[in-house]
Amino acid sequence: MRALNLARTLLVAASACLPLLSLAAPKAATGDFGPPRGEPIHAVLTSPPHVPPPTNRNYPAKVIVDLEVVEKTMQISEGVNYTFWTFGGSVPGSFIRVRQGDTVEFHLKNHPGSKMPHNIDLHGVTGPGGGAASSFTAPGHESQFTFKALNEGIYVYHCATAPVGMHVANGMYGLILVEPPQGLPKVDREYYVMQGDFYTAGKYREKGNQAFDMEKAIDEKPTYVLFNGAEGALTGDKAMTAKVGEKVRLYVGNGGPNLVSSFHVIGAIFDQVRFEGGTNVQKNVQTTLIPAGGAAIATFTAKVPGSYVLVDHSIFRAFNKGALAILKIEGDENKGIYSGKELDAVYLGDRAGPNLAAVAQATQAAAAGKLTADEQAKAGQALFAGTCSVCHQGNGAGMPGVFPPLAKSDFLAADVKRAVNVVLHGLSGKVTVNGQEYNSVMPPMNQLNDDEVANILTYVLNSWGNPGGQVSKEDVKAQRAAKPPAQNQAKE
Ligand code: HEC
Ligand SMILES: [Cu+2]
Repeated sequence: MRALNLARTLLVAASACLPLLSLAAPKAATGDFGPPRGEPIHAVLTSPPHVPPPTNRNYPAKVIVDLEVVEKTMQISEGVNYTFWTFGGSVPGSFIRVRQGDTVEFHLKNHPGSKMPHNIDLHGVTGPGGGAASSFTAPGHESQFTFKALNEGIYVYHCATAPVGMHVANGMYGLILVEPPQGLPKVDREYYVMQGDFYTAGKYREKGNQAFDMEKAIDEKPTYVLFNGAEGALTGDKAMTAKVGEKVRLYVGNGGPNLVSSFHVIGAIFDQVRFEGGTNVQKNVQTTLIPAGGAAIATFTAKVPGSYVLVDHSIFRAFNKGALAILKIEGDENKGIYSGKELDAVYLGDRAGPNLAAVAQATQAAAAGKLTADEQAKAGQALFAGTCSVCHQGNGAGMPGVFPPLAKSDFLAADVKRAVNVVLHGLSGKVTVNGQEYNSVMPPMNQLNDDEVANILTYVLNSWGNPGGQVSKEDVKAQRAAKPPAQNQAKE
């Protein structure tokens, strides 16, 4: 009798603890909480980086989701257009937020202007194809299916119409959050970020309209790796923001189609990560792996002001393919935690610059055949900051004995064609600039396209007391095709 009572007391104590426990690490109960109650609710959908408000519900409801597929041309990088296929007009698609146990009535519409049929596979659906089997939708049509959100978590959705890889590569993915019954712990800010890899016929940053390149996609050699579908989608005046002391929650997805993401925020440590979007929580995480077709929820507290850079830590993707976003934290310094000197502009380069509007303007003017030296110089300035200033310094002064000056450089003034060669093919061995000897190595900067080299050199020629002049992209093209002069010995 006594033993029984004790057991009962323990049982009651244990269940009293349960709500507390589940707040810290929500339990993965499969949630059929019975038929929907109350009036049907229309889900609030948001475009990235915004997240719909919490459902704030303690009962299962019928939730109606209206999502429209739109095929549209947008900028993938400054001056580079790409025809994306989208869920809701954005890449990634609209964020959907429901509660575990909700009955979701899904309406998929395909805009009459579309050229392709599309469907949707939601990883949060229990059923064949995650909804794909019931949602094949021709242009100008609508499909409807209903599912019960049984499992809580953060789930990827994507198009699964053949060729599946192509639909995904064109931006057809997004996230659906299935909140646990008690909701997620309160935070101050929530953001929606999703990585994707893109395959264009032209090279990285090659201007104009760029078509999808199936061969590159099959070879898994992306031209761009991006957060939220465009280079600069989350930098400059589009950066995400928070204040010191605020708790920030990031819903981070990876649409792929091919790459997995080593997701990292430079200068921050995640207090908690629900890795793989699952229920377990990992604490004190530097970099979390997000598989293609997977997602994670990462939270951290902003402690020190500054620009925090979200990257795929497979780092060439960040600095040479666009996988870079900024979270700007404002507030008072805390010298006890961090001493100062803000983020280094050179480290970020032009990839994080406010925007490259001048570069786009120059491209347009060039296409129209009326490009002035001034426009070229403006475009060149932004590019110089991201490419050359790391060695030659922002003011062109160089570093004594290490990097020769570009300011008032007699070497430059003597032969501009030679300077084009230096940028394209690099330079090594002894050179004398303004009476000073340098014997070092400049690597070839041949990742720059002809436009970019022309603009940078026009900027250099018209800055810091240099003689002025203009370098055209035709000049660069000719030098690129020509053999590097013997003096440029750096290996490409
Ligand atoms: C990684 C460091 C580095 C970067 C980046 C770099 N350079 Fe250089 N540059 C050098 C070094 C070192 C030399 C001298 C090489 C030698 O000693 O043979 C040099 C030489 C030159 C020269 C000839 C000497 C002079 O001062 O006139 C020019 C012109 C030049 N660089 C232009 C550029 C431009 C334009 C860019 C950007 C597109 C650039 N460099 C990027 C390191 C760099
Ligand atoms: Cu599709």
